[in-house]
Amino acid sequence: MTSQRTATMGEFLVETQKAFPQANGGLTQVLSSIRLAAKVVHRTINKAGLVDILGDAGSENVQGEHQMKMDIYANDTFLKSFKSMGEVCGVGSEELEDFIAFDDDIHNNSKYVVLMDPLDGSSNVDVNVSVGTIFSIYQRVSPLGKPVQLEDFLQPGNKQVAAGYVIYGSSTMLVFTTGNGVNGFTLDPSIGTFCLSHPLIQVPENGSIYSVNEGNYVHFPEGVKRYIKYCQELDEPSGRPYTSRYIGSLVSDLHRNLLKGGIYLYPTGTKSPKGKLRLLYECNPLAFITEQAGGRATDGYQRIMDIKPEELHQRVAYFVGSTAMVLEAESFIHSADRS
Ligand code: P6P
Repeated sequence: MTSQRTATMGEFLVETQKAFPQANGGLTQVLSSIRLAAKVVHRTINKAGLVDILGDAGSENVQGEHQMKMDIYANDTFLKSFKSMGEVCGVGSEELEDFIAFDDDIHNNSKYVVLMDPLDGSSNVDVNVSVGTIFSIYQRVSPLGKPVQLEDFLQPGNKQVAAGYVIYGSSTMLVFTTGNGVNGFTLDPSIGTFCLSHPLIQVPENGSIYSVNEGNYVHFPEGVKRYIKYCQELDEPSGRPYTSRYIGSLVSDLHRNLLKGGIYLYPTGTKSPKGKLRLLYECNPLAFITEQAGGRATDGYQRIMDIKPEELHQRVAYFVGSTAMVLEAESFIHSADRS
């Protein structure tokens, strides 16, 4: 890789793999298939207003949420990309009730599984708001040579070998980690190539942006209510009141907070007793990214990545972003519990 020009994601992957002599290129292949699928989804999303791919598909996903046509399109695009190369033995997706096993001799001998939210925030597509893909990659724990099993997907987030997201926004970016820092690549559509634009992203230790759906305030636990009021109080030395920014697209809110500092909160509440966001393919991958960038991700009490999953579409409360802000929110939750 020459220092004169920006590295492409392909060059970055080759260079990174060199640091792991024992690597056989499998993970590089998986990340390359994500890169390809992201370009295809990018192309279609950018034309969403022009082709009949907007709006409701008339079906519901396992969450009982209306599936947007783009949801299904993105899901199928990533599945095809994973199946077309032989390094992934199965996929769990927000859009599918059960995991998919690529049950053939080649894929049964593959060692990676992928969990994904193919198009998070998809209801925003038809109003032209940024959306994203979120992915999480593990090594299977079941024996090679046989079809992937549910246990391969129900691993705690601290076992992830890679994770990341694609944000389809004013530009399309692919941000991922393999456990050695977080790097962001911006798609240059004129040449169809992701170029390293954000090397070794570090989330600011503190920040002044909080992201929460304040319309749910009445449903929140007492400690969360107290924290939100704290964010809104006038206290100039501490930079409060903080700025409220909530896009309704987790990847977009998280990406902004990652770069500028901030906290994203999706607490439990009477509307969502276990929280809304899904542990396996939303919270864990973004927790891996955030921790690798120096931030923090918990459910208000424990590290997200230490939670042992019980089911594929398990929901959790989510507090993620600048470490000081997440710790501050937790302190309000814990003191309210005590009182
Ligand atoms: P609410 C989108 O459905 C999503 O999963 C996240 O992308 C987003 O942050 C959140 O839900 C929005 O949920 O309840 O505030 O509309």
